Amino acid sequence: MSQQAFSPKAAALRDRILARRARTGVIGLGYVGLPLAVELGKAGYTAVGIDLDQRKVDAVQNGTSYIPDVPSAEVAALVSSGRLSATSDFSAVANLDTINICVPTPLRKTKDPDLSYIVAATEKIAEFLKPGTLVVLESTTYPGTTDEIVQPILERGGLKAGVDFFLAFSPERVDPGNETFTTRNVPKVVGGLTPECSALAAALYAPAIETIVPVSSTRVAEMVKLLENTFRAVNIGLVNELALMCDRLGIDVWEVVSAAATKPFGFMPFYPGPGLGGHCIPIDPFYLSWKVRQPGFEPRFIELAGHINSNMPHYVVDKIADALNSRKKPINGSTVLIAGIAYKRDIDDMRESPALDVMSLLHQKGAIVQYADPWVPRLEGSEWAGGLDLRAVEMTGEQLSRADCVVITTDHTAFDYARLVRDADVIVDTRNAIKGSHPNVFKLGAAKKAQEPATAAR
Ligand code: SAJ
Repeated sequence: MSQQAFSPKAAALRDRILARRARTGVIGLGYVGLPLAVELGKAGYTAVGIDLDQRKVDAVQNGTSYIPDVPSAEVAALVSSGRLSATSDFSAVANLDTINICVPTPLRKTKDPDLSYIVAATEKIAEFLKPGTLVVLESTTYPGTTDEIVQPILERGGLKAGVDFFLAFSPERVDPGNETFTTRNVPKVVGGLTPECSALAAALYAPAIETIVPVSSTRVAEMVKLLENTFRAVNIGLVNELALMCDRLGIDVWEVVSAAATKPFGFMPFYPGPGLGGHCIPIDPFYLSWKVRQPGFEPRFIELAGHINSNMPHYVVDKIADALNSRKKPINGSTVLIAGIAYKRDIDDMRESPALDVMSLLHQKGAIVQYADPWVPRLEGSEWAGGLDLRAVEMTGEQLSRADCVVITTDHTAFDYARLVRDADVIVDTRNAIKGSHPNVFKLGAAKKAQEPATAAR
């Protein structure tokens, strides 16, 4: 760390950090917070996890992990060595030198940012904040949240940000299930309220994360994350629109994308799908669009991509209607088996899953909706607009043959696609899970060869 002149409070914290005597705290022990707390503990700090969910607290205290990316053995070793502990009592903040806020930032139904989790956590911190503490917000949010929302709450007790305590933003870049890119080896962007705040936040992460990327402000750091995920949402919207074009032009969009992906520079493949799922990509861009509307800017790219992506489930249902029509069957009364309801391959997360939108639309049209998903054994009525409690069915030959149409919405690797083609009467494939063309397979973004005209009866 550069030997810039540190204020006495900052120098004292810097020394505690460098000596690994700093007591670090992580608020929110989810898929971001728990891995971070573990990495801070492994780096030699004392790490205290704080969460309102007593089950999470108990699990950590018992040395067990509920996050697939975090081995229980690591939690157990850190807890028994005293490097990691967990509590639901926010007064623990009073004994901390650094605090990372890793709480959810969902959207309200009105597509406005919901900062209630950030505000609640910050208000709790403010109750116990002591001079000389570093607070780092990690939750994905719009530019300005750290200095417009978090800073004033923390200053309520009379302490001054950047002087009495230190404040920074550092976006989380956790990709659940990614064994290649982990909390430790994904570069960490850090932006402080002041240069001193940036330097202290960089020092905190340095022993726990391989590469630190300091930027000049909290707003730049907040915007970096939104660019990353808006980039994905807009490019997915582009390729989804390309799929609609290819469908009308009789071109196979999957062949187009895979050939374009051979370009070794200046191109990055994205693939069409049934829509946008997850708790990041469908949500983060609307934090940015909401913020830029304040000064009267119209974020057209974000809105257009959102419109295209959210319309994909309707396009999929049109494809299903075409597939059933080829068998002279209406949607109403047909049994449709949805293959995969998680929001992406080989995970169990259903948040914002477009498969649920497809199911709801089919249900509204009178279809009998079933689903198969080895990662999601049950679907509560409260989790989709159809309102029915459903249990995953086994993808047996009998189940497949009983369905009037099978729809591949999530291309889990566990599915037996050869059996699907063999045993299902007609299939709608929204993920190009079934390679090549088959007379009973209708693909998203690839118009069905025109039906051979029925030959006149001889
Ligand atoms: N999707 C497509 N076509 C694509 C890529 C994704 O339709 O080409 C769909 C997926 O099926 C899913 C949604 O978009 O429904 C989001 O998929 P995602 O691959 O972006 O995965 P997420 O939502 O888990 O995004 C996370 C993000 N990580 C963080 O915010 C820290 C994102 O920044 C990562 O780039 C992404 O993981 C990743 O690359 O896995």
